Amino acid sequence: MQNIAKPNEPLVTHIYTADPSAHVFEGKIYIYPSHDLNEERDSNDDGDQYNMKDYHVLSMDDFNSPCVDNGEVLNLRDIPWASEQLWAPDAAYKNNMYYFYFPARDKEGIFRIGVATSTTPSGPFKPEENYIPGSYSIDPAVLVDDDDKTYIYFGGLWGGQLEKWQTGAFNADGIGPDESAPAIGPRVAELSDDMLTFKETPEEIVIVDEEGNSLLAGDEERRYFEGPWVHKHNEYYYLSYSTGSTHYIVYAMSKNPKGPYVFKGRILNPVIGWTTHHSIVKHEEKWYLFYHDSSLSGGADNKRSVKYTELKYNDDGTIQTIKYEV
Ligand code: FUB
Repeated sequence: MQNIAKPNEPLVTHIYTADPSAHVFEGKIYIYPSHDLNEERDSNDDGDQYNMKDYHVLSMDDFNSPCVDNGEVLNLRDIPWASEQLWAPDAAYKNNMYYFYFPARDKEGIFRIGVATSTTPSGPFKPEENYIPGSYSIDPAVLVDDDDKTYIYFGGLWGGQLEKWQTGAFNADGIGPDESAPAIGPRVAELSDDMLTFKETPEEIVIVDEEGNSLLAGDEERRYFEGPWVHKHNEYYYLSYSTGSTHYIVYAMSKNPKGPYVFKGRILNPVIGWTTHHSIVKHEEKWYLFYHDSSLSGGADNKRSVKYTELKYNDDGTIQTIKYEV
């Protein structure tokens, strides 16, 4: 099924897609989304409505070309350690291999992060037997840096269970900090050279305001919620993410991949649907934001569609807020 990709329109309409992680591989644009099911589900704060069971990979030769669905590349039934909920994935290229990172609940219902491999960017991907040891929570995003060091960023509040990992171990009763305390940050770890394990224990990233004070848990318009993405532009690392309950895509900047990051502002205003999730990619000297909304399904939280639009920087390296157009 093919569709010419136009800005602010669903890349594909024959399936629902969400959580796009876009990359340029082999000169083409590859999008690694979640595959939302076309089913009715009641929404709750745990995200039980996001009941995905497989992944498809989308690709486009360029932004004037049809978007191709390369078909199913990984199915829940083939992942030995996973029980349900294939949420937002990402992919990376290194060692002449493509690595596909994805969260799912393990057999105990705890979100973990798995990895699967392929020799081609369009898959299919073969999953490892077990999840990445020491992994937890959701929404992996991988940055292969210019010096070839590779970082995995991850974590999500509420259904993503990050509140339950504040001590470094899983606490089923863990709740978020008081609203006047520092907010919980996303996690980062360097990946081992084989891309299959963490080289180190994940660290919490600190996001501060312009005065150097940590963003607070009650600062819901700025604090981290889920969906991290890190890209580089000039000498800066940009950490962008969803604020969840206030539905913005925002960003912070740092000269270090592990932060601390200084909060800068909004990239995207709230879209139709509860979740907002994005990635940022450069293609032929222009930058693009890939995002999703629920416009195609008439607003159903669990039936989202991936879209893209151009992203622009100001001369000082800050990002212009994008007007959301349906
Ligand atoms: O798609 C399921 C979850 O919803 C993702 O993991 C979150 O980022 C949110 O988009």
